[in-house]
Amino acid sequence: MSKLQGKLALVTGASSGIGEAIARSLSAEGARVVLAARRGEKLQKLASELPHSEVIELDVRDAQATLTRLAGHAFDIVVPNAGLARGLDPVHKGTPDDWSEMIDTNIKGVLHVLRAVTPGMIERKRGDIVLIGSVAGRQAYPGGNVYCATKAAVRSLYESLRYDLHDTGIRVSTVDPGMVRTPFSDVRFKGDAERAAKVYAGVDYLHAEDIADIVSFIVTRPARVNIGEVVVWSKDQASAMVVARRT
Ligand code: NDP
Ligand code: 8X3
Repeated sequence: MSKLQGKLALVTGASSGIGEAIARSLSAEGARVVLAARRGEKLQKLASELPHSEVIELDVRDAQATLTRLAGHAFDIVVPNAGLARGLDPVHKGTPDDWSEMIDTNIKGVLHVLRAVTPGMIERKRGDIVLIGSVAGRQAYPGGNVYCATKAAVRSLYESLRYDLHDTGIRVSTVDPGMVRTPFSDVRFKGDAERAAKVYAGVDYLHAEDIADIVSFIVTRPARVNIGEVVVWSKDQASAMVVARRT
C-alpha cells in the first residue's frame, strides 16, 4: 500500500537513529523524502536506498542556510527531528558550550525549520508537522537540566503551534519517546561507548522503528483526524529514571 504516494516529506536528522527510521518508513508508504542533516555522506547512502529521495546537507542551527536550502520545496510532511543531548552533569558543573549546542539545535533549529516550511504549507492549506519531543520534556531527571529544558520547550512550542496553525488546515503533533537505542547516548557522552551502553543495559529499550511506525500512523490518518501528543515508553520504564533492568 502507498498511502503517502505523491507526498513530499522533510526529515531533519535523517542521517542516524530515529530520523533515519522515519525517513525509511515514510518512503515505504510512498512519500518522496528530503533527507537533511550535516553528514552528507550518510544521507547519500540512505538516499541510494530510498526511491525519489533528495539530500540536503544542512546545519539547522544556521537560520539563513535553513531558510535558503529548504526554499522551493512544497512539503506535505515535516518532521524536525534533528536534536541531541550533551553531557549529564548538574548545572554547577555544566559546560556552557554544551548548553548552547543543545539550545541552538533542539529549540532554535526546530524554529528555523518551521519558519522555512510553514508559509508554504499555510498557502497550500494543508500539511503535517510532527515534532519529536521526549519524555525528558515532561519530567526532568538528575543532570538532564538543559536537555530536559529544550524538550520542555518543544512541548510548549507544540502547544503554541496548535494555536498558530489551527485555522490553516495544518495538523500538528508531537511524539515524545522514552528510551530508544540509537547513537543518542554516544553523542551525549561524546564517544564514551562504554558509558553509553550502560544506559540501555538489561532494558528492553525502544527501537527507532517503533517511533517511525507511530509517525507514519499519525500522518496517514484521515484529513479530519489530528493525533496530538503521543508518549511512548519502553515497557521497562515507569519514568525517565525508574527503569527495570534484567542483568
Ligand atoms: P541520533 O544521534 O541517532 O540522531 C540525531 C540526528 O540529529 C542525527 O541525524 C544528526 O545528524 C542530527 N543533528 C544533530 N545536530 C544537527 C544539526 N545541528 N543540524 C542538522 N542535523 C543535526 O539520535 P536520535 O535519533 O536518538 O535522536 C533524534 C531525536 O530524537 C532528537 O531530537 C532526540 O532528542 C530525540 N529523542 C531521542 C530519544 C532516544 O532515547 N534516543 C528519546 C526521545 C527523544 P548529523 O550529525 O549528521 O547532523
Ligand atoms: C531521550 C530520552 O530519557 O534519555 O530524550 O532523556 S532520555
